[in-house]
Amino acid sequence: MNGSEFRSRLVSSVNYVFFLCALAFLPTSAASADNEVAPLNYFLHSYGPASMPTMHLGWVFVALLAVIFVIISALLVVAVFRNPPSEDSHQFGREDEGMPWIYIGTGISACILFALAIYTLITLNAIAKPTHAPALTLTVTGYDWWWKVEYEDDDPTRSFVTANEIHIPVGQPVLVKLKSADVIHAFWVPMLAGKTQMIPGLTNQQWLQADGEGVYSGQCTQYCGVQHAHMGLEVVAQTEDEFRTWQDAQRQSVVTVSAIDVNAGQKLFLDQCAGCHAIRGTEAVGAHAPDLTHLKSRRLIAAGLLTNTPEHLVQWITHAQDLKPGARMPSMVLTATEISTLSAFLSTLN
Ligand code: HEC
Ligand SMILES: [Cu+2]
Repeated sequence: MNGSEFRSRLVSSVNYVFFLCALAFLPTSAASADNEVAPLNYFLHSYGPASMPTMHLGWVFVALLAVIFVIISALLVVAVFRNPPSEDSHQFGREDEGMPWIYIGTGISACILFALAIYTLITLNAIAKPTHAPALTLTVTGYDWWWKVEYEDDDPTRSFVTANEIHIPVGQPVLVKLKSADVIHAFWVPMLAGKTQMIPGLTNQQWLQADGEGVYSGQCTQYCGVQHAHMGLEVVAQTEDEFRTWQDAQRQSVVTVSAIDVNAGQKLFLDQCAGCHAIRGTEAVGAHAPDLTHLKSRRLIAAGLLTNTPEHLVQWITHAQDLKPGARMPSMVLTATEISTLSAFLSTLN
């Protein structure tokens, strides 16, 4: 092998290894980010029996495929540097010469793929059903671009509706029925469970369970229009007591506070917002926007876009189309007095 030939072989094998390393490390560098920075990080963290088996499956896949990658790369580099048996490098050996290697390679690959398929089926079976009957059933309906969350109860007066924030008791399996009001969405809270599609006219279901208290981010994972990226949700896992307290508070209708500005704000709400939004205990029964009965109890507004502060509420109400262009809520044109009375009213929605 002369010098220039050696160099060109070296360059081609180094290029190959670089290229594959880049492919291999792209996803891992994102996955190693901090939990807070990468809230959907499901490759390193899992907090319940509906997601743990799939995370382990992912680890086994990556480990095995990394080993295969290293072996294949080494073989390739050896092949590039091996001198061809014939002096004329353009003349190949007899056609059937390498056949045993092809049989061996195909045989090994088939065995590995078969084993992975079996392991995948075992994993699917492990997450198919919770170990005991779900303690709680709720229905989540996807809308462009937010989530309606209904807590059912045999006694309909104890059922209630909220939006974008799901509370569950820790350590208990929860059954989630999934629907869509418009296009296909998909419900995904990666640290707790896999993805399930929400298809108009169908009710799918999945279960999830959080084994630790905390807030778990979720995201729509089926492209559903311009604001798909801003269709987030949160699952808040609480102790049984905290969960019951939250649930009892959510069941309450609003109690109208008698104060001049609050009453003016409520009147304005009924005039301008009630066509879309509902507030239990008032005449506002709009069904195509988030229920605002306990708006203040939520951590975030507009499906994860903003934190729920009085300033953000005003910004959202007056500039919804700048903050979330295309959202199904217009930017409302309000005077300063209207904004202050409306804010006074909204601040009573505990
Ligand atoms: C044409 C229907 C419509 C009208 C009118 C409307 N909204 Fe909305 N509103 C929506 C929709 C749809 C969303 C969800 C937007 C999203 O997140 O994509 C929303 C979201 C909100 C949110 C955030 C709720 C949450 O939990 O994320 C608040 C607060 C809100 N609207 C307040 C108001 C107020 C106050 C008015 C009246 C001044 C009003 N809206 C008028 C449709 C409407
Ligand atoms: Cu979507």
